[in-house]
Amino acid sequence: MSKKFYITTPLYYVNDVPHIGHSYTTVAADVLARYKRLAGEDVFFLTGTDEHGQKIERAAKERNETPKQLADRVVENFKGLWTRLNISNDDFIRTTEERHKKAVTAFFLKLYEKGDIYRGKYEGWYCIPCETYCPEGQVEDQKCPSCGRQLEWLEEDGYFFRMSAYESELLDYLNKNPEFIMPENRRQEIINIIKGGLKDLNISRATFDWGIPVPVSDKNEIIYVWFEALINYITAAGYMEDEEENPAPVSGGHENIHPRIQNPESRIQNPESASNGQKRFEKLWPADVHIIGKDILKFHTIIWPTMLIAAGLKLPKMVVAHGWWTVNGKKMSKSSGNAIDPDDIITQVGVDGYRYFLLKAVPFGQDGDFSQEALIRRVNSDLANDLGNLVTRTIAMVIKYFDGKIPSAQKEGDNPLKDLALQIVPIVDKAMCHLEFHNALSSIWELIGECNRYVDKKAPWVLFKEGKTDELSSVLYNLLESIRFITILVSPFIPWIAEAIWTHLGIERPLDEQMLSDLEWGRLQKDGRVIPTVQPIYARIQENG
Ligand code: ME8
Repeated sequence: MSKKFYITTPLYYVNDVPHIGHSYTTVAADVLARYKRLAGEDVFFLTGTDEHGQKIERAAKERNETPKQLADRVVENFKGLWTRLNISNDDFIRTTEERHKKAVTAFFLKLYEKGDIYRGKYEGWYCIPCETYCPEGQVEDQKCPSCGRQLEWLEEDGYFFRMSAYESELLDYLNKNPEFIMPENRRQEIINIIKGGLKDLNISRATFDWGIPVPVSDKNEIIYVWFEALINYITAAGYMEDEEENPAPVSGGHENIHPRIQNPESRIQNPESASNGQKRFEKLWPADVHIIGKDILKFHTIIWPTMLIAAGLKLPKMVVAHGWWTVNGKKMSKSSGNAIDPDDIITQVGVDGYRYFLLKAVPFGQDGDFSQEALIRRVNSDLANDLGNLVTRTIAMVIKYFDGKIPSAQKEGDNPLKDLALQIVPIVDKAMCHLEFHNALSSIWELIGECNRYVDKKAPWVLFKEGKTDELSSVLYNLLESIRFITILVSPFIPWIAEAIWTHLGIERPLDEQMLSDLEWGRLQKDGRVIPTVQPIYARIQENG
């Protein structure tokens, strides 16, 4: 049985349409999900939307809609964008779905019955955009220490989660699992916060009603949106799923699942396991990685794990917090009108150009600045020049010198391309497992660069002129075989381009059936024929000015 790999993105709020930041997290998760499939793992990739809370309620009011109408409308923006961006999620969860309500209610009751949820009083400064109370010591001028916006003083009596009881267990987990929080500097930040002391958390709200009702209250109270939303990661994994219930998402998700990835054999949600949700949960949980932005790290590495410890459930294996995108050095926001619309970029540089840029431009974990010039420079140089030209000229030479027939490797001996190709496979693997996407890409581009230098050095046109057919045959074979390696390795990043290159290699077995184990030198189909390129692999983008 293959190893399972459960990967998640945050659930995005539906008060606003998706921008480059949301797409960054989702594309990164998609690339890792695709890579893990390539490695033969049984991947379950979850994304979705966070639809409750005061922020959503207010946004709906401003637009004269009900919160549900707003959610139903905006969720389509997210789903549509994920389809356009070729996101291969296996499930899409909305927190307004019945399956989630059921899991949240059961989770709440479990902690309540255990005595980990109790009734108490709380007052403090609350940030509505962040949906969180701010510790008084950190508040200056009634502004949120995290986002800088105006705070509101809230006084509530309500239900509290006994988070303080799990401080030492959480610290212990962090010490024993150094990879739980990545990158390392963020881990230290969290350790320091925990060491500073954890307070119990107010997890009910009474001043508005857009949320899941507190199951033990007769006062119209609802569950705090963060406490509720985090539970989605277990809802979707089958927590509280009945035997009779079909574990496939009841609503909302399936039409958004990428068809190319759906392999009924390998999907975790197969008909056999459908009869038993709990078994599915046991298989999927704990998550292997939650990919999030650095803004929500505390929720995922303090609140969420203490909730899980309290419920007697395992903790996620890894939480990776990436950095923050700004635009021309400025924070992106709707009010300043500088939020980058992913569709504008897709129109300009294509889906794969965009996916490539996001993961190549900035080391995952660090902040990055978006600039139009950098985007165009990057895709022109790496995709149009380096990769595109390599493929186009290699295919053209095979057609010209061998009438399109894939030549066989004639000469043994020094083979720098073979050496490098075999060398980068484990390097790329290590980088991918550590979510160092830019390093993985750099290694692949090292091979692309080496191939281009090899063409110049070997000058196949001279070999042809001099009648050195054996050597010419080997040179072109080495190039095609390297391109096969490159195509498989880049496929998680730029799936459409990889698909196009694969077609030109004339290999019968489709790209999406390839595995990392196919990366053995010499497996290029022997009797194949390359297919001529009629258009560039990646068309150069016009640079303005
Ligand atoms: O926080 N740069 O939802 P959200 C990089 N609903 N990433 C960015 C970004 C930027 N400028 N802006 C947003 C929530 N992101 C909660 C999550 S999870 C159970 C609940 C990405 O819509 C990044 O991943 O505010 C960040 O963590 C997430 O969007 C926040 O999305």
